[in-house]
This record gives sequence, structure tokens and C-alpha cells, in this order.
Amino acid sequence: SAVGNPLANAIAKPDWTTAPAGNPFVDGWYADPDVAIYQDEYWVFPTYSDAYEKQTFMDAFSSPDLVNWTKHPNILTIDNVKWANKAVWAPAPVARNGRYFLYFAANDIQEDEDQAGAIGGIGVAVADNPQGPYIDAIGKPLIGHYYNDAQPIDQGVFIDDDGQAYMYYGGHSHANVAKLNEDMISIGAFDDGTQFKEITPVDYVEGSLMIKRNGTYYFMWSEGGWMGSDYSVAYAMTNSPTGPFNRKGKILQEDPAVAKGCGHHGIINVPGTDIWYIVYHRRPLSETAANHRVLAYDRMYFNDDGTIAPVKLGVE
Ligand code: FUB
Repeated sequence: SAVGNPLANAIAKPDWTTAPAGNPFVDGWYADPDVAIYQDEYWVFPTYSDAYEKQTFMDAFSSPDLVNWTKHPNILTIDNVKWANKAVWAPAPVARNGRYFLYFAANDIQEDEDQAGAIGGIGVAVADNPQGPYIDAIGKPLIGHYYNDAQPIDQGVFIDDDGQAYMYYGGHSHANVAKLNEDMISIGAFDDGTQFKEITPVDYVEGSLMIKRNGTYYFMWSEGGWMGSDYSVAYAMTNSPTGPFNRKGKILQEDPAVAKGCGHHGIINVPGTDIWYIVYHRRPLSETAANHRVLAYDRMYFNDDGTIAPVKLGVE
């Protein structure tokens, strides 16, 4: 339980509307952050945002207070994922039974389909510590195929209060949900025997994420083009982890006075509080390089009716 966690005392500062040290809160080009709280620290796991061929590793960042960040280089490298021949990206962290799991996309099976024998998809790596090293857990993709046109990338992993784990994923404007077994390295089945269900909300593009607050499920995703000004985050509210997910509206979008192309996010709930932050990537106003994406976080507020208020971007 988060209650009594020293993080709550360290971080429960309702006056923080944005990263106290400013955004970006860490140096370097990174994207697609997802978050976890491990060993009384906040952890951010992003994509190293560079040319596809150079995305051969992942770094992570940890902080006891959301102010002071420690970089952990090379927590996962393609040396430890034999089937990944170039890119690893868009990680999703989760801990269970004392082990640390990191889900990721590797290769791009559409880009690679002209390469004989190329495989790709969503993989799972495991470590004994939050900082890794994360080692491929099953020697092949966990999801290495398209189902109803959902590209196997951009997964978010969510463990419900009853212990059932779900993976939400999908690029190319299609989203699916699958159940993860207790071992977290194999796909389970729904009651009807199927392994995947399509859940694509209106305007969905990529970047699936699920959170739960006060018994309500919030499915979130990114919309627009990943390089475009319209890149943004939207959400649905429902009472079931498998939907239906009816689009409520946008949570996060660019602010022409602050930054461009905001999306592909993770969510932090300060333990023992109702204080929430959205961690995301965005583009500096003056920037045109496709991979120049940086990490930011800002406060996310719930309205009294449970809906989410649009996020105000913190200044550079
Ligand atoms: O970082 C590579 C891709 O860009 C991700 O898969 C998308 O979500 C977009 O952020």
C-alpha cells in the first residue's frame, strides 16, 4: 500500500503545478515515458529518441522527490534481446512478485517485412532490480503479430485490484487489450477463449495507458500524428477494464506559448494522496528535428464528477 510511504510526505505539495526544477526535467532527447514507483522512488522509463537504428538501448531516471533525478544508463540493451536487431522503444514498467518487468516494442515488423526472417513486436524483459539489467524473459515477442490491424507496439500494463493484469496496446490507430497471466510473461484468455479484444476508441492513434481512480477505469491514448502539432492525449472513463471506451475528450495538447506536440504519456499518483501528474514528451517550440522530444511533467486534476481537466503546460 502507498499509505505511509515516505514519498507521500516528500511529494505531497499541492502547490506544485509543474516540475519544480522546470521542464524538461531531465536532459537529453527522450520520448514515450511511462512511470512506476519502485523502492520508494519515482521511476521514469522512456524511449531514447533518436534515429530508429540508434535506439539500441534504454535509459531510466529515478527520483525520491520528483526534483532530483538520477540517470540509469543502458537498463536494457539489444544485446540482451536476441531477436531485436535494431530498435527498442516505448517501455512499460511493472513489478510483481518481487520481480521487475519491462515491456517494450522491438524492431518494426511492418518496416522489416522485406527482411527475410525478421520478427518484431512487444517483448518482455525482467530484472531483479528497478535499474536492471533487464533481460529478455521469453526469447521471442510476447505479441508478435497484428490482430485487427493493431500494430504490436505502445503497450500499457495495468494490474487491477483483483490481481488480473491487462496489456493495452496498438499502433496504426487500432487498440487491443489482452490479459497477462500471473507470471506476467504469457498471454491469458478471456472467458470466451479469445486472447485479444479490439477496443479502439474514436480518434485513437497509439500510446495506450490504463489507470484506475475511485473504482473508475480511465483508458488514455495519444491522438494526431506523432511528429505533428496535433499530437495530444485523450481519454475515456468506464466501469470495466475492457471497455467500452467512449472518448471523453482531450487531456493534453500543445500550447503555442510553451511547447509543441505533447503526447505518449505516463501517470503518477503520489502515494496516499489524490495528487496526480502526467509525464509526457513534447517538442521545443523552435525545433523541427523529428526525434527532438524531451520529457516533461505537469499536474493533472480530476474534476468533482471524475472527469479530467485539461492540463496546463509548465514553462521551460
Ligand atoms: O517513439 C516512437 C513512437 O513515437 C512511439 O511508438 C509512438 O507512440 C510515438 O511517440
